[in-house]
Amino acid sequence: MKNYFIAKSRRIRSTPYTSRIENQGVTAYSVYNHMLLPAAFGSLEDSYNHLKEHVQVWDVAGERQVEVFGKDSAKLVQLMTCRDLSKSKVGRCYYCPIIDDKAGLINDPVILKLDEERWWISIADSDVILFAKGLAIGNKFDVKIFEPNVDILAVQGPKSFKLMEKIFGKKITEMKFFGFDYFEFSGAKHLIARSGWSKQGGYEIYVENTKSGLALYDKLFELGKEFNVKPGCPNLIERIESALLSYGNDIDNNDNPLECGLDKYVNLDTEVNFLGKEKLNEIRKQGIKRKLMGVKIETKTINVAKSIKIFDEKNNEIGELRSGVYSPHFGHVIGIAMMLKPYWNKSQSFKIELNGKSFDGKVCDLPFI
Ligand code: THG
Repeated sequence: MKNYFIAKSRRIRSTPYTSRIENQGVTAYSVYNHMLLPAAFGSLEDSYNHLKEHVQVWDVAGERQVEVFGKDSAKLVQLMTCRDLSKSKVGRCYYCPIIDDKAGLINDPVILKLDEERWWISIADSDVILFAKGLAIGNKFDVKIFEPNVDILAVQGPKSFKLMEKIFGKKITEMKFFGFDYFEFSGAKHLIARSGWSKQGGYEIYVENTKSGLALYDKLFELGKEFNVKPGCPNLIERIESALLSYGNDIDNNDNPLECGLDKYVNLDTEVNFLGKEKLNEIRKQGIKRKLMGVKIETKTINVAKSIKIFDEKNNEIGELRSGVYSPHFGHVIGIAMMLKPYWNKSQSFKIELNGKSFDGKVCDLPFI
């Protein structure tokens, strides 16, 4: 495979950590919310093994915040998501599908309730701020909507708890999953949540004070030596095994949350009103016609740069592969696929063509692990 370079510019934004990760050996970038997102530090498999055993620090500044502030902020945030936030609490994070009037997914952010009238929408890769502004203008809501200067550092892996305890004390280990609180470091307060885009445990530090955040970055590596800390990034193998969905890859605006297995975050039977509720009710009544599933493929290499069609033995198209990777845990390729009804059942076998060669596969449940 030939390698290319990303031509940096103001439009493809750097992060405060970019010079550090480049000194530390980043080998691939993706672009996320118009910002550089590291995609590899050498071997994916080495990083995967390291993440499952030690601790990594990730530059995930590309997970941008959309701040919604003001009298009508709760109204706007609720209008945007099919998850019922009427009982939401300050100091908690909520994974929330955002949908449009046709129930098509706009994004799948984590929403933080900072205050009764102040929210951060921690977005995946789509321009949620434009959607939010359009809705606020159309509804004449009394809100301010902007992108604050927040650059998230994720600390992930089983040893993240010990490392963070060394810096912030015992209190940080007592935080519950998807809770957040404020912690002091070199003269600045940082919002820290127990969350992150891996299933190996850890924290996300929402850095607003860049100077203190950079000092904290260096401290994490200094004190992390005894825990074998390394720079890392969201890991394709780990996130597929764990079925953490990637907007733009596994799901997009042509999918609704019920097709994507996000039923847990869809509240159709409460009083709250949100955009797309009527349409979602209709979809629920009629039943979905396709479903996001896991797949196993009898090969050891894959590179999914666009969706790849899936066929049954009679050559009927029965689905499409959207992400895939070699899993060292299973010893073959695993992936995430949108399967058509009635072919989405576990153990359904299929054929898929990769680089001109046909391979056998089977449908399975998500998550893999
Ligand atoms: N952290 C923050 N912002 C983000 C992400 C993140 N923005 C972009 C992207 N990731 C949004 N997508 C997800 C997808 C899954 C999860 C978080 C963000 C996630 N899911 C858990 C799960 O599926 O098990 C828990 C969800 C729950 O039950 O509440 O963590 O990672 N700041």
